[in-house]
Amino acid sequence: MVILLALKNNKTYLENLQLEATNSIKTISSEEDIENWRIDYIGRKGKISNFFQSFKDLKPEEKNELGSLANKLKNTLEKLYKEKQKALKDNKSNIQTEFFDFTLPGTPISTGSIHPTNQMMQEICTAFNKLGFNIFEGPEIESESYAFDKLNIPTNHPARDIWDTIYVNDVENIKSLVLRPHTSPMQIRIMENNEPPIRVVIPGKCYRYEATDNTHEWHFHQIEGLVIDKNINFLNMKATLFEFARMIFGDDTKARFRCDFFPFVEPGAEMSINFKQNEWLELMGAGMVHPKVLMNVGLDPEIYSGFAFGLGIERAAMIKYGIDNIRDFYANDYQFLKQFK
Ligand code: FA5
Repeated sequence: MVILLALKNNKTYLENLQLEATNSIKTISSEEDIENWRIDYIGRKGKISNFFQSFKDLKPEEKNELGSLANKLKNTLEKLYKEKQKALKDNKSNIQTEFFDFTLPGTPISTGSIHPTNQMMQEICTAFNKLGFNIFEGPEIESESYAFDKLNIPTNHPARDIWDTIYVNDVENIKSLVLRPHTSPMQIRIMENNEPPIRVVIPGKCYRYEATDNTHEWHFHQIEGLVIDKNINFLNMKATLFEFARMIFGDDTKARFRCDFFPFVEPGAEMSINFKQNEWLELMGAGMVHPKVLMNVGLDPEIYSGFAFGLGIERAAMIKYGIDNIRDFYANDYQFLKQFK
């Protein structure tokens, strides 16, 4: 009877121990506490070990029964311990990797930016604007008459070779339309529609049937410049263009003029800028407006004179930023373009 009672009490003790252990492990949130829990219940001197000690005087069958129950409980608690320990570890590593510092600045959102050609175009227009020039724009598809004839480049003139390039199908009886190879047709349009004094720049896109290389694209941008007034001379042109180069490329800029031929100017020149150590890059063609061109638009060359120039915008950017290859501008290479953000 005494022994039976002892057996029953021991079973109850084990049940209570299981309840207590499973409840207390739920509240544990630190590695230190789970270690204490382990020592307390399943450690070498823990409650389960003590329990084994306590029934050593019982009969063998009872010992077996209680031993097996106690072992089962020990296994259960060990499993609980391992699970909890792993959960605490995982949680800790999650917290470390997911830690978010709200005081850090946000990730910048990638936005588009103005293309380097357009940035250069705006900069050049602003410079000429400061020198007293107005800004105009004109058509990219031009008639042969404006692109060539009125600029003193008659049909069959050898000078057409470099510009007589990409023709567009005739539209509504307008014959011989061409994608303009230069912005010079706008000289004519401006002079036809405005009285001197004239001081304008005209930025825009140009197209040529061109074998591309490091300094030539088949489509590129120019800025045309035109000054018409009484008593305008070559020195005015040089002074204006030197001042422009200084404004865009800096005070130490070296610019040089050399003779060149364009049918719509007399005399004609090309202006190059010192690009790198001993290299020069041609930036523009320029010259005094040819008397025949003035007459073509009804201006008397005895009264009026003027100068004109046409500069390559990509070339200006190449000089300014030390870019070796004009094809970089239109290769859609983000690494290249993002430098101009
Ligand atoms: C002309 O186009 C003349 N209309 C310029 C001019 C205007 C002369 C007014 C006199 C008076 P040219 O073909 O040299 O000239 O081109 C002028 C500039 O445009 C060149 O100096 C260069 O900077 C740029 N350019 C010309 N062809 C290309 C090309 N294929 N790719 C990139 N830039 C070019």
